[in-house]
Parts: sequence; C-alpha cells; structure tokens
Amino acid sequence: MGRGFLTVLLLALKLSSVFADGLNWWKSAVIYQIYPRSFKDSDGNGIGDLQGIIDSIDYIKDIGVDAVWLSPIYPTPDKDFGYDITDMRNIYSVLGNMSQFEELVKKLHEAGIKIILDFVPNHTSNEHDWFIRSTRGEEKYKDYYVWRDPESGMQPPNNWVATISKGSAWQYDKFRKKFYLHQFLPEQPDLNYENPEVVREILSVLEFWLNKHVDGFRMDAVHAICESQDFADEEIGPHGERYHEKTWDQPKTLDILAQFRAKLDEFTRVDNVSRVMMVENYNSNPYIIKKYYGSSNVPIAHFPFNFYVIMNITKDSNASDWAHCINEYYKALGKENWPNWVLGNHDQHRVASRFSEQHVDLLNIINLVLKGTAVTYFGEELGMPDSLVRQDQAQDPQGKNLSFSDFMWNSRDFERGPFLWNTNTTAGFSSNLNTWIPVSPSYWRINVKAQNTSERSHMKIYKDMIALRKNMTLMHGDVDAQHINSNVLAIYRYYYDNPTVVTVVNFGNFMETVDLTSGRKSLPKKLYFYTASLNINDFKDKDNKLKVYNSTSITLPPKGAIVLTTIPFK
Ligand SMILES: [Ca+2]
Ligand SMILES: [Ca+2]
Repeated sequence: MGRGFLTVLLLALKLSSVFADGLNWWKSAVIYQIYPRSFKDSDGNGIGDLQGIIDSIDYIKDIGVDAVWLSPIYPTPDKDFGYDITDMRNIYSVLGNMSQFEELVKKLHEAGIKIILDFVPNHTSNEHDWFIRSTRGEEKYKDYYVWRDPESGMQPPNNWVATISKGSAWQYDKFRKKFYLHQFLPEQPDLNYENPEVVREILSVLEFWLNKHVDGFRMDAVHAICESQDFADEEIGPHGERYHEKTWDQPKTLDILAQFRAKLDEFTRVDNVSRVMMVENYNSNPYIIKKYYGSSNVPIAHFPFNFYVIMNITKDSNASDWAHCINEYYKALGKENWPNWVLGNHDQHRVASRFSEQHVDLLNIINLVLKGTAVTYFGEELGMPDSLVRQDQAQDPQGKNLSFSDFMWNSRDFERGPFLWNTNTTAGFSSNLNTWIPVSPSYWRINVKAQNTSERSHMKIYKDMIALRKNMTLMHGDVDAQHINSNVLAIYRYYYDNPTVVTVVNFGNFMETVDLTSGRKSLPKKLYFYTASLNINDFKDKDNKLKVYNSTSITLPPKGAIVLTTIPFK
C-alpha cells in the first residue's frame, strides 16, 4: 500500500465525515422566495404564473436551493397584491388553477425541492364572502371580524391606527352600522380570533393545504393577529409615536400561533418530515421576537424571520456594525432556538439597489456562511437590481398617491420587477412587451444565461456557498464574528476537529491587509481558497493552481470577500 493510496483513503474518510448530513431539512435549508407575478410568464399576459414556475424547476434545482416559498397565490382583488384574499382555499385565476398547483407541488417534490406557501391569518379581503356575510350580520359570520359600535358623534371606537394608511384602524360600515377593525388597509378587515369558529376555520384552511402536500407556511404579519379586549386607547409618545401596546404582540397571539403549529405537527408526526412554520414580525427588540419560538413544551414558529440585517445594516455599515448585528442576534436567541438570515424580500429594495452591486457577493456570502436557515429573495443570486418604475406606472397601492420622494422610498414595485432570464425581449420573462412592472434595464448584462456562461459570476459564487453549507462545520459549527479593524469583518466557523471556515469581508473603500490570527490564535498558518467575490481574481498561481494563503497576511480589495478553509475543499 503506497503513501499515495493512504493519503487518498484518509482524505476520503475525512470528506465523508465532513459532508455527512444530520440536521432537520429546514435547518440546513436555503429557502428561495418566489414572487409568482414576476418569476416567469407562461401565457403572455405580462404577469408571471404557476405554469411559469413549473417550467423553471430545472433552474431552481440547478442553483441548489432546498425549498421554494411562494408569495400569495390565492384569489385576490389585488388591493395589496395577494395579501387581501377572497378565498383561502383556491388559486388566483391570473396565476393558474388548482391542477397546475398540484402539478407544481408534485414536480418540485420530484426534484427534491420543498414548497412553502404564504399564509395570511390576520385579515381577509373586504370582498371575501365571510366579510360580505358579516356586514349583513348573518349568524354564522357576524363575529368573524372585529366589529364595534361607534362612539358618540360617529367617532371610531378608539385611537388605534392602521399600519399602511396611518389613519384610523376603524372603518364604518353603513350596512352593519358598526366600525370594523383593519390593522392594515381598509380593504383588509381583521379576522376576530376571539371567536372559536374563526380559529377552527383557519385551522381547517391550514389542513386543506397540508393535505395538498405543502411543506410549510410563511405566516404574514403575525404580530397583529389578536388585539387587547379592553379596546382602550393606545399610548401616544411625545412625538406622536405609537407603541401599539394594544394591537401588536398580544399574549393571545402566541396561543393562536401555537395552535397553528400544533396543526402542522399533526402532519409532521405521520411521516416525520417537518412542516415548517416561519413567521413575519418586524420588531427591533430581539427578546420580543424570541417569544415567537415558543418553548419545547409549547412550540410556536420554527423561526420568526431575522430582520436585523434589513433593519440595522446599510451600505455604510462598517465591520463593527456587522459583528454587533451578528453576535447580538445569536446572543438574544440563545442555544435553544434555531437562527435564520434574511437579506431582503418583496417589501425591501433589492441588495444591488439598497446597498450597491459591489455588495452583492459580500452579502450573499455572509447570508450563506452564517449558522442558520438562509432565505433568498428570487434574483438575489444574480445580484439583480430593482426595476426602474415611473410613478405613473406604479402598481403598489402603498406608493401610488405619495409625493415623488415618498414614492421612491415607500413603493414596493421596484423590488417586484420581473426575473432576468436572458437577453431576449423582456429578459425572457414574457412574450408580452408590456410586463406588469417594467423589466430592469440592466438585463442586457445581469441575467441567468450570462451568469451561467461566464467563468465567474454572482450566481456561481452563490452556488459555491450553497455547496459549502452541506459541510458539518457550516451546519453545526459555532460562529465567531469579529471586526479585525473598522473595515474588515472575519467570520470564523468551527466545529470540533472539522475544518474551520474563515470568511473575510472588507466593507471599506480602500485595500486592506489583515492578520486573521489576531482574531483567532489557533488558526493554522496555511489557509486554502474556497471562493471569493468577483473583484478578487488573483486566487490562482502561475501554474493555474489555487493559491495557498498565509493567515497572518490576507489582502482584500475594497468591497472584497474571500472564503478560506483549513483543509483544501477544492
Ligand atoms: Ca401569465
Ligand atoms: Ca388582528
């Protein structure tokens, strides 16, 4: 037995242990959020649809994500693009039909990809049959929504305000001769979770989709589910601030969500495949967010989304801001709760626009190298920018009637633009020149086809990082995030005697050379190249072999990121 053979054998043994699995699927998963109106249009009406997603499964599989989360696909008058639902057990005809949905589930599963549906528990559309019957006072439905008598002089019952419109959260209904509550738009009346019939109804909606083999739900705006039953005024701060202490994060909300989770777990217990529950709550207090995990006795969400990067980090944030954001989040969560990382969604400007194109690789690498489930908004793997939308082309009601500067800031049309497939008409999104939101004019340069054919691209770096996540260190290992100086962040991932993965990111505007052992004394002198941002291209030596790096002296260009390992992975 020669030395060469032994080395190969040892390496094979090492790699097999390194790449062994061992986490529940949703923990190691990368979840890919698709905005169905904007992914792929199959029938030429300028709006993406379910058939378009079915036709694109090869792409979804190719980038290596584990699950797809679809923004709402239910019938809707589109006052809030699908977040105002008229039938929770049906498919919006603009997007497709139930048999296409069933085919989508089947084909995703055949490709080994899970499917997660958006779920909107707080409210329905005011055009929902339940609401229409409720306005008529029909016995079964009269308490499906939150109705209150007017105060004297036809005033709303209290001073509660709606989130989107900022006006009163109460709307008078002339048929019922009462006010109904809407924490969001007046076209989105809040369901009444004090009514056990409503709870039963919503649980049966979950059951309906679980029986159609969906693998979980992303639950919208869960902070708003229940309201204080004293219906007292909310406090107003000295500068008009609202704390929403009567309408957000009420104790009963957690009880209701625990019932939703128990319904999912009924299905999980049958085949031992987790039905995942992710909840949306923008709250800057991590200790409130933590409550949404529940406890081991009474579990609630598998995870509430981690919006700290979205809320706290900007293109001007330095390495210390990042280290603080990362470390404080893990600290707040504790060991018992599984973390997650989110860079954007259908309500946030895209990374290439909110930060810059030079930030794309940096943020994707950080998102995928940190411990926890990773969530990607479709197109972020390409570094796709926002669409350019004139105000007269606006679709999102949140931006339509605002001043120009408020429109640019508040409209969500920009990040909802069509996906960029290739350099054909409308970037290959539709055969119709008039897409529902204009295609980003960057498509000639930034698109799937171009990034597939280039030797290096944002997408290939993204795929490299997804492949790395199968490693034991990335699945299980701890995270040590440190600012080496004000510009350079080092993220050390380590797990017992498994290889350490070191990610180094320069957020500064100048070249930086750093000593990585200053942050971690035990780091060996030799580090091996795994991947790097596009602006780093000197990672091969003159023999075209990957360079070996010296951990005491790593040089990074401005807005550069490099991922190094203590044994060679490539
Ligand atoms: Ca279509
Ligand atoms: Ca509510």
